[in-house]
Amino acid sequence: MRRAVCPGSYDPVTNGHLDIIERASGLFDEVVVAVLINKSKKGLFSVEERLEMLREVTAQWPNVRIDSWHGLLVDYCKANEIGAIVKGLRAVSDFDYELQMAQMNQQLSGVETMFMSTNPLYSFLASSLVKEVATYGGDVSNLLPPKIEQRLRERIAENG
Ligand code: COD
Repeated sequence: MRRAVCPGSYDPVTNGHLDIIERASGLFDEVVVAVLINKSKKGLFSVEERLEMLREVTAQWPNVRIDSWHGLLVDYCKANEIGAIVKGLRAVSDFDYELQMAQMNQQLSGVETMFMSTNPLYSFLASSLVKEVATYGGDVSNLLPPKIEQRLRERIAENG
């Protein structure tokens, strides 16, 4: 079975993430969307909330599965027999760091990284920017699935 992972923070999942996940699901038998837990980085949403949101918005793709992991991505790949990491590349600014990670992961374990060019509709899109714009009342409705936008608005309101 050809299996790939789309790793990320997904805090929260955006249309940019979903575009990559959908395209990857057409290329592999199974795609695992893995929320990588970074204990030093406090998210707006808990890991459980991010997993729940991801399950909701990827339910239409039967070969997509959601999971979480704390530790090195290559160890997750090894434990789950995953041969490829799929990443979206938004701009040249993404490339330097992504290339460095891809080469490190390849050197550590032999796992390959595949880069997909972002859909130009989403090339400026990042979870961090969406949170900032939404916090100050900007319209993010075309950047997130409606259910995720609603959860984001609720969380921002709860946080005051
Ligand atoms: N269009 C296309 N793709 C996008 C978009 C967009 N608008 N936005 C995000 N993406 C893709 C990118 O490929 C991105 O890498 C991925 O989605 C996830 O994005 P985020 O912002 O949710 O997640 P990041 O960038 O915080 O995730 C970083 C990782 C968690 C993947 C990374 O830090 C990691 O692999 N950590 C595990 C620990 C580890 O193994 N470290 C050693 C690395 S060598």
